[in-house]
Amino acid sequence: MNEYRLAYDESIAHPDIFWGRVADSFTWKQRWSKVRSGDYHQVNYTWFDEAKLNITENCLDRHLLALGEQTAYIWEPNDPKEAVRHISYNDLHNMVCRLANGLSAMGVKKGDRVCIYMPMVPELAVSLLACARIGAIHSVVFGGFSAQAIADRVNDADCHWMITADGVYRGDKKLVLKSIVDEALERCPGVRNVVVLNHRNFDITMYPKRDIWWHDVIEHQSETHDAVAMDAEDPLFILYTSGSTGKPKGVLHTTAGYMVYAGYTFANVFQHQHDDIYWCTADIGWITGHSYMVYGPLLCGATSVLFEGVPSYPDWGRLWDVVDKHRVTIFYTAPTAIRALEAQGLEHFKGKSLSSLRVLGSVGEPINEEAWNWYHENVGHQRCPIVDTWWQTETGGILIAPLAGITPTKPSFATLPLPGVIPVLVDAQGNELLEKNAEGNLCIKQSWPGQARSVYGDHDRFISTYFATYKGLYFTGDGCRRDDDGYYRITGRVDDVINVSGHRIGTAEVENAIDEHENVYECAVVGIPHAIKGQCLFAFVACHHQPQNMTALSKEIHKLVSEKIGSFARPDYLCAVSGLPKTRSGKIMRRIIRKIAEGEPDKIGDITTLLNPEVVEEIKIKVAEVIKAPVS
Ligand code: 7RM
Repeated sequence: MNEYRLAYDESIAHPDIFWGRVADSFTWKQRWSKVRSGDYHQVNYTWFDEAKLNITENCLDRHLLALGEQTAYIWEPNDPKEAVRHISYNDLHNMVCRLANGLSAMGVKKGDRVCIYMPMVPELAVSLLACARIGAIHSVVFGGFSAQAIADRVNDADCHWMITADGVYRGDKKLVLKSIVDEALERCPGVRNVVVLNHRNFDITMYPKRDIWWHDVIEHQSETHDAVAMDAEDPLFILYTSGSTGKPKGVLHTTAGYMVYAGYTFANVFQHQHDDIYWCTADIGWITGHSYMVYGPLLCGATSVLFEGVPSYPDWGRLWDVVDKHRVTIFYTAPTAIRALEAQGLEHFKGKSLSSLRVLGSVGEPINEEAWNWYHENVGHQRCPIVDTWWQTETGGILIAPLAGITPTKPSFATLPLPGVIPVLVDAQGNELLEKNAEGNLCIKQSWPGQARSVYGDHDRFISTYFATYKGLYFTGDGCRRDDDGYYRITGRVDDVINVSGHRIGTAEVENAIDEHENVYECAVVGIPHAIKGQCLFAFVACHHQPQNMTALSKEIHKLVSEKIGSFARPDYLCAVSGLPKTRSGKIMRRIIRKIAEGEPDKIGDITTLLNPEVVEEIKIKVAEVIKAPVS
């Protein structure tokens, strides 16, 4: 712990020395002239100016001499009876070089955007790395998104290339990814070629000229490739994330700072050792997968389990089977998975040893005390430290978390900031709360290397979303409590972002989808607590004609949300009302409907200033009916 304090103090007093030393442990084609430049007022911060590098040389090439035959990925298929694949660092290097050469031969160049829509297979990691190798910017779209959502993202980033696969089984669900891509690309005239991995031999349509099999792209390609020299601030990837307003933002990360931060935080938070077997259950389609399934672990020469399946297939003991089978030492998952397992009783632990486990991690949403204790007892057998890691797509890597086995933990606290990170709590007026014991909105005072640099194509939106609320501070959108020990406990979003099973969902996006229904003239979506998912969506609709059949309406709305976003964004509750409470300026008062939906109608406060206070009584009655008998 003393070492942490010293490192933290140095990182704040002498950030250039601190981060320069961390960066020294990586491989550079040219050194930086300056560690940090710019600030939060102009939102022009940069890291490692003038340095040149390629992140994949750091992930792959520099390990080959010592670790070439070490396994980089253990691929665990959806079906436990199917063969496991072991991909060594040599194999991974060869696969990345061949695809990099293949993509180059197709005409993909530095700075081009490539959209990736793939199942959890080693080739997904290979795709990211092959893009990074040639300097193309990858934009991964999670495999649960709909055709419309893919199209929106492809067009926003002006991607000319796509990489996908025929499809996948997740549990007993068959997903034909290629046909979803085909539908999406009807709306994307800019896409020239689609590389298609034949993963499951599904019967799909290959459009001549546009579609090319992965195996044809890499055929005859060399197993070596001269990695393109990237500038420190050249874009590495775009990853779309939901905010409180409008369409999803293409969060932009650049090369050197992201690399240094992903590698540093992976090594330190998990206290990774060379003989560890690391397993993060996140999909590579989210930021956790980017930073802690691909870049962080590979930068550290780790061996990772890459799991194609789901926790419930073929039964709820699957995760523990995988832990025992591969002797997993570090296990990193989301509270929603922990609560879902907890709800299944203890039966699924029968016959499972879990003795290989050394460190447990949690990410994506606040972990409640009960789930924390259950995880600690039943999975960690009270012997494994839990690292509750708080961070965001925008932060690139973990900002607040214990260092495994070093920082004393407290259930539901993400504990202390990592070196280089200065959290501050502010009140609604933007005053910094200086006393230790405080609660407010969480901001960060100074840039760290892994911080996002922009929103793709819209720097003004980047500034207005994160740097305009509190001058000179990065605003996270989260509420937070700090205790007498200076420990941080994240309490959840303070904006209109809802975290359902660790998936970030913007209410505006769901409302836009529901508004497409011909009978809906107005709607509002709020998040309410859910025992397993953390939060779930509660939708209010005001209709032109009184809906005759709520089950039918609910089905139609589910279909719309699945089409526009993905089925994970479907509301759990639907309530038809004659109108929504509004301010005199016409703004929907979500706070009021949220309180009612949360089952606290007495806590809505003063409603006399509303334009239409009369709707509130009706909403209370309708909500009570819906909660008793949810139609969805
Ligand atoms: C990594 C990730 C970010 C939002 C963030 C929080 C919530 C994430 C924790 C957490 C409490 C945690 N990126 N969040 N981790 N809340 N404790 N350990 O999830 O961009 O998809 O979401 O998730 O609200 O702002 S994300």
